[in-house]
Amino acid sequence: MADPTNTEIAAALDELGDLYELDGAIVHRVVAYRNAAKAIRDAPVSVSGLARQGRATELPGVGQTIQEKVLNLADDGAIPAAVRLRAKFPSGLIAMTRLPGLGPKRARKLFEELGVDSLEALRAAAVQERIRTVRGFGPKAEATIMAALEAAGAGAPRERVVLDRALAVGEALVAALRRHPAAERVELAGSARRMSDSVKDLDVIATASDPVALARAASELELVESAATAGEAGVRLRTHTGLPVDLRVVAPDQFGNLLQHLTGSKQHNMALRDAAVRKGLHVSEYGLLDDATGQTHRCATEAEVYRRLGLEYIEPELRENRGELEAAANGSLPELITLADLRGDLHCHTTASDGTASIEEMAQAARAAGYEYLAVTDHSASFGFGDDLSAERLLAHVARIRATRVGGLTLLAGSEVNILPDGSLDYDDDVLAQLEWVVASVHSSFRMSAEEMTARIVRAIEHPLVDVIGHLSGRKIERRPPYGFDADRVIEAAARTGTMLEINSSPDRRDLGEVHARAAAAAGVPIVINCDAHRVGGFEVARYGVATARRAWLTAAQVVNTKPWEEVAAMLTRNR
Ligand code: DGT
Ligand code: CA
Ligand code: CA
Ligand code: ZN
Repeated sequence: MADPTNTEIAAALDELGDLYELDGAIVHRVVAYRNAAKAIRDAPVSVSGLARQGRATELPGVGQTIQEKVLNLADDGAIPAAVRLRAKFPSGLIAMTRLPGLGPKRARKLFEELGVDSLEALRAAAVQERIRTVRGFGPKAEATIMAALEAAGAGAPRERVVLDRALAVGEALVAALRRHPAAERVELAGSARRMSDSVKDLDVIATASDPVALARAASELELVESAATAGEAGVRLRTHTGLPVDLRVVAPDQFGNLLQHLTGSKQHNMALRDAAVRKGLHVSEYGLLDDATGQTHRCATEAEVYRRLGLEYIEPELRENRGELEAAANGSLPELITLADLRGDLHCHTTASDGTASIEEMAQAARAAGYEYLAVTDHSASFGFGDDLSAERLLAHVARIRATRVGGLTLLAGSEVNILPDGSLDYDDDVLAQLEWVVASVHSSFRMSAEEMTARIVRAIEHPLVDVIGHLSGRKIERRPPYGFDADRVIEAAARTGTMLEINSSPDRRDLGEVHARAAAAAGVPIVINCDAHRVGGFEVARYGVATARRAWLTAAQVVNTKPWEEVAAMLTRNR
């Protein structure tokens, strides 16, 4: 029997966590299984293999007990505790616990009181209006369950992988292939090269002195869980994280054609093809066919593909058919911002709220990341983090920030204040006036009408001591949609008041998203790209914020923190 894959192990541990939860186990035991499942799902190498060497315990959240369960699964195909609990709880009950809004306690209650033991039985009970008869459930809960069943029944598509997780695998894979003696050029293509929010699969393109040898070597990399048969055209792989990879090997004189084709996007390629047809050219992954002569031009570089079509080179981040072809034809493509343009960061946390490092450690990390300034913006009082920053404590914290000196870095005393449901802030104005920088964000009460949410955010924007709105939409990529609000009205208010809008660089957020960021910048709203770092390593995510800015067509001039702090300070309403 083949060793279980990381995905299979993670699923088994998640199931065990669910079973323990149904069984009423203490919460930290349940959480421990879920954390271990997550670490195993993200592990780049085979966890079965690690467990056999006694090394699975090197993964975060995996101890001896879980390592033994991995070995049970590998050796016997099952975890004894799961077998025992499955006998107690029908398998349909686990599917019920995963239904949004239900959860284990309530699912178990429906099982015990109504005998409902599957999603089908649950639907029947809802239709027959029996759920509302159970204590703690009313007609409203019944309607919520019905809606959740409808949503689940829509055939939820396979989850896409957030870009940072995909690049962790993709960049390691590309680096490993480049080290192989048969490799010549190796590049990522597809949505990963375009730096999209999330990725369905990785597309990798190579040229090689021995294509079959390179494809075989790819199949045998430690990152790879399984592979199809390697051939001279490449190979299809599945990595241990479950992410599929298409490796295509191509002749050097067609590298540009294939890289262009497989970088996409599909919409960009279709529009490019239409534009080419009007010039009598036919674009494909194999070359440019000239209808008049019947000749196919092969292009070794992408720049040549675009040049032969009468276009400037188009950066991969712009290839979404959002006007880039017209701009490339008339020479008006923007000069996109780069990571090196950033001079400072204006949003980070320390141990005073939910960060893991001190003011000084964060300052040193920012300096090491090449920044000239850093705003320390711990969460405000109403967020309920460990050491609550009441106004008094905030001012003591400000004094500590001002007393901290790190050579070459200007530290700014700030706060990330909450925008309360009515749009007011949770510090008084006389406190806010003592800060140099204020980020205001929505962290609670997401469920209100779009009308109310818009009014809430606009009121914060209109506050003269709010310098920037943090992660405007509240989305979590692939996990939580944005709350409803009217982006046009928010952007209009920001433009009118000179309030800045943040692109939060956390790869799970990237919020403002590219569409809103582009609209905001076009309306004249100053954009700030912030890491929202909670630990010293947290400045590494700037590349994702910059990628979103590039996908939004932004130049360095449109991004505030490409300027020295003195120039930024002069822009603030509080200083005018
Ligand atoms: P995803 O969904 O994150 O994998 O996104 P992509 O863009 O990587 O999409 P994928 O992997 O399906 O295909 C890679 C590229 O191949 C895509 O960006 C453009 C090209 N391509 C795929 N299907 C088509 C098509 O039907 N027409 C054209 N013109 N190009 C296509
Ligand atoms: Ca892809
Ligand atoms: Ca693909
Ligand atoms: Zn924050």
